[in-house]
Amino acid sequence: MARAYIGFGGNIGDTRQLITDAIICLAQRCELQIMAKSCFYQSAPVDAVGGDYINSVIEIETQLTPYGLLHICQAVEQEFGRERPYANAPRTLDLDILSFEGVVQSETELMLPHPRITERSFVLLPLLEIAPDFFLPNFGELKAYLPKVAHQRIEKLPCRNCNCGEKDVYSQSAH
Ligand code: PH2
Ligand code: MG
Ligand code: MG
Repeated sequence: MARAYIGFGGNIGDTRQLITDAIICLAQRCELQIMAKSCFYQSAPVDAVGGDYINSVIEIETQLTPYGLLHICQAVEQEFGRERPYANAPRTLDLDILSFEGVVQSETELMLPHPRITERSFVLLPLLEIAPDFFLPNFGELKAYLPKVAHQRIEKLPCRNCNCGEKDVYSQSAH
């Protein structure tokens, strides 16, 4: 079994619902098991145009090869109406394999680990939420890169599945 991490992002339509539905689609495939899902994060586009993005990351275990997983991710993107008019265009849904076990490869169709993980708060924050001690081959501890992306605007959205909104509820009831 290989452990892999997949990043989701989008900025057209009801992205939270689209990501949730895409995760359900993946969960129905017998070739992989979903082990963890981060909260949703809203962030300004990085090197891209359009409205704010919603991002999330999941951890999976799979017997697929990296390319087998890539083809499933691409099929899900298609199913959710992904169009590619130009590089980094606004999109309904983007699925990126962030890392696949210890695999390091620089093939154009699939670079592993994803080459821009350490430069993007919308990947670092959700990934570190579910894998706080994540260690990237050739880069080291992922959390060490947080200060470098501190200028990128990002907000963790409260959700019902964890206690991340609990503080707000408490402070409201205290008044
Ligand atoms: N994805 C990109 C480019 N820029 N910015 C944010 N905030 N979130 C994304 O998912 C994103 C991006 C290319 O895939
Ligand atoms: Mg992407
Ligand atoms: Mg992509």
